[in-house]
Amino acid sequence: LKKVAEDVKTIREERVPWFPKKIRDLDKCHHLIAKYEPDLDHDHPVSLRGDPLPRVEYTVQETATWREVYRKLSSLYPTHACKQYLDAFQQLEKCCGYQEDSIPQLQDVSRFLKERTGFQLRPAAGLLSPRDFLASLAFRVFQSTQYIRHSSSPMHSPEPDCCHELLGHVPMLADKEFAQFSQAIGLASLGSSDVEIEKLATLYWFTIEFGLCKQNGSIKAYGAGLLSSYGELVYALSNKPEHKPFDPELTAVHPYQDQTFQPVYFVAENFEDAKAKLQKYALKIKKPFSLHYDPFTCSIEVLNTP
Ligand code: HBI
Ligand code: FE
Repeated sequence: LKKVAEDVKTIREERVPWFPKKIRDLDKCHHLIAKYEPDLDHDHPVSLRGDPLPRVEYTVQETATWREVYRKLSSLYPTHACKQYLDAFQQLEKCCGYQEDSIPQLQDVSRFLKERTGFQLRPAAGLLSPRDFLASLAFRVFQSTQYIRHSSSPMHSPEPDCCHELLGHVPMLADKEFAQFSQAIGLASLGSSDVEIEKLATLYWFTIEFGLCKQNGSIKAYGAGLLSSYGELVYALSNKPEHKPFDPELTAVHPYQDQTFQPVYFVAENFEDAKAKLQKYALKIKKPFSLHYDPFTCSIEVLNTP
């Protein structure tokens, strides 16, 4: 009987994909699905995993790209961005070097976020696998690119770049509720099957990247893909696309567009409500254990639920 029990346990364990249990394990979560090298001839330091965020000296041309993107987007924020974003953006301008004439350093931004929500940035070499990317969110770690898009197309980048991270993601990660929501998606992903990861990546897409929310009777943007794209930000809040209420069960299986603007956006009531709905959804993901995040050690406790 003991032998049978062990066999069953082995089979069970084999079915659970490996996942990081402590922050140091994130050194193994760096699998790229694409490597974007906008400028092969420049000699920026290559970020090594686990190292402190290197300070980068951007070229005059790179800074000019940033200036154009910053000017154009920040003119839209007062009318298009949610209030959490606007509050954080103001703070970032006041104490984190956010301005059009220089690209903020990830090291400074990471320190800023750590003090506000415990989030920290880690250098990423490009687009990571959804599993690795989502896993880091469980530890309040955001894997961030540091290079900037090519100067020939300042208003568009096929891959994440520092304009997308700094203008899209960072301000929202400074909000407490949003940080909890992001971590909840990350925790849900740990040890999940490929099918569940795909659904969580879709949820991530329609919320953290392209999410809208209600605010004082109107609709505002909180998704980083919108807040870092002038054209799509205007379009998303126009009457052209369809707006549907955020509902994890439906949102997780909705097809999405990564080549052009989205035909559909999902609107959250507020972040507390979105988080509650997400946590309810996460509880339904079948796993042979439950997880608890210990914020003192920044590690995951695995509790067996036979
Ligand atoms: N990798 N570096 C990086 N940045 C992202 O925003 C990102 C990623 N990999 C996957 C991903 N986003 C999402 O599309 C989801 O699959 C999680
Ligand atoms: Fe992104």
